[in-house]
Parts: sequence; C-alpha cells; structure tokens
Amino acid sequence: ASRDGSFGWTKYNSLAEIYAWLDEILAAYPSVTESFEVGQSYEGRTIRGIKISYKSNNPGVLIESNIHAREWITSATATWLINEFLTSTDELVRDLAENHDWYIVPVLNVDGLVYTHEKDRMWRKTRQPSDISSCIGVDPNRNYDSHWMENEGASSDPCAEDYGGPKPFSEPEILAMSEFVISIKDKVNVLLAFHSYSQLLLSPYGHTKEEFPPNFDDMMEVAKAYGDAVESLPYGTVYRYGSAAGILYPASGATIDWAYNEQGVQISYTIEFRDTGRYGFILPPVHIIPNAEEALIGIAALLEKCKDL
Ligand code: ING
Ligand code: ZN
Repeated sequence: ASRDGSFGWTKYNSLAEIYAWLDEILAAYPSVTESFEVGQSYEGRTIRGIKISYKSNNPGVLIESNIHAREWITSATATWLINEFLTSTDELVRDLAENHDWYIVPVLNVDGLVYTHEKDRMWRKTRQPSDISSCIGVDPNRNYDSHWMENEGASSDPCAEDYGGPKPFSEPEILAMSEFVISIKDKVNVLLAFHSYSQLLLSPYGHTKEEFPPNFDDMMEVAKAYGDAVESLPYGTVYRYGSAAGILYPASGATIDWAYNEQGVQISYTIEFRDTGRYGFILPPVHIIPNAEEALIGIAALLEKCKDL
C-alpha cells in the first residue's frame, strides 16, 4: 500500500496515485498521448485509459490490466510500459512504441483496486452487490458475453470467487469495456489481458479444452516468441503457454474469448505474470521492474512474430 502519496515502481500505487501520474504523463507528452474514458464503475469511479500514438495507420494493441483487483503487478507493469514507451531512448523500445498504437487501460476494476488497498488485499471481484445474496461482486473475467456460464467455466454462486454474475455484462465495468473494444476493434488486432500469477501465456479458448481456435498454431508461435524473449533476460524466469482451458482450467466469459470469438481480435492473450506461487498475488515490489522488463521484451518479441504470420 502507498504511504507517501507519490507514484513510483518501488511500491504499489493506489488508484488516486495512478490517475494523478497519468495526468502528469498526459500533460508532459500531449502530442503523442490522448486520454480516454472507458466508462464508470459501479461505485461511480472513472475507468481511464491512455492512447499512445506516434503516427497514423499503426497497428493497434489493446492492453487490459487489473481486471482482478488483487493482481497489483498488472497495473504496476502497465504503467511502467507507458512510461518506457514515452521516455526510453533504447532502440528496441522506440521501435515498439512508435510503430504501434497503444490503447492501455491500466486499471479496469477500479472499485476492486480501491477495496484491496483499503479493506481486503485479497479481493478479486467487482463491488456490485447481488440481488439474491449478501455476497458482493462478480468475477469480471467471467462476465463477458461469450459462452457465458457454459461448461462449468464459472460459478452461479454469488459467494464464489468465479461468480459469472446474474447475466452477461451485468457489471458496468465490463459492459463499458466491451463497448470500448467494439469502438476500436477495426484498428486492433492484438489484445493482451494482464493477470497474475503463474507465468503463463494463455490463448483462447477458456470455455472449452476440447476445441482449439482456428489460428491456434500461430498463437502458440507468438507465445513461444514471448517466452524465449523472457528467457533471454538474466532473471531465469520461465513462461509456459497453451490454451487457457487446456493448461489452466475452464473459464467462460473471459475477455480474451469474447474479443476473439465475438469481435474477431486475432491475437488475444492472457499473460499471467510473476511469480509461480511463492508470493503469489502479494508479490514484493522488488519484482515490479524485473517483471515489467520481461513484459516489455516479451511483448516486443510477440508483436515482431505477429508480422510473420
Ligand atoms: N487467471 C485467469 C482467470 O480469469 C484465465 C485465467 C484467463 C482463464 C482467461 C481463462 C481465460 O481465472 C487469473 N489469475 O485471474
Ligand atoms: Zn486475474
């Protein structure tokens, strides 16, 4: 949690700190950044994003981060990437930054993130109450309208951590995100959904392990490129990859499945960041920059591989 009210990557930042920093960044780089609003959360907070674009007609990349409240490493990494794209003088980073249009939503589950800072560090879901239970919140990554609640990929119990909600898009955050994705989908071919933890790259499908997407082989190639790039760094971090249902567990109504199945986003990935369980969600802040460096080099390799497909 934050103590001194200032933003940085040696600690995890509150939503207020992230938004104040975002305003500074937007003010410092007005010609290549644009602020956008995804919408409002259940508790009335604004879900914000930043577009970074150095030139027209770049391929778009969408990053969805911190959909799960306790996965703090995701917004720490997303903000570090924003900063690198705008400030780095490294050739690889400049190439990556300037030859894509970046749509980055550093915190999608804004109410949940605030709740993890103030009340319960291990909260995962949204904060909207249920009509049928005293339990609060829906798993936002089970709430998209794609194979919603099919194949035991989500729970119908409002008290469960993977509760799919009373209906698809019941959560204002997820409805708003879906509308945002639809508004930019013609410009975006790659969606990266940041999660933690387990060090995995997960492709569709989440809703079934019996079937695989038509371009599954391509997606495995880009995942391998990401994993190989991470292994080229001196940290010894290893990523595994496969379809979400195939190597993790069945999960229906996830962002990546909805974007792939319903919106035609061809490369749609969940990245599960550090670690493999020693600290889990409570990853010490010393991991922030190494994890973000791995994400940067991994994403660069993934997008480079996409060009060959
Ligand atoms: N993991 C993801 C989850 O929502 C996932 C894994 C993503 C499964 C996409 C299927 C599809 O459960 C975490 N850590 O949240
Ligand atoms: Zn998650």
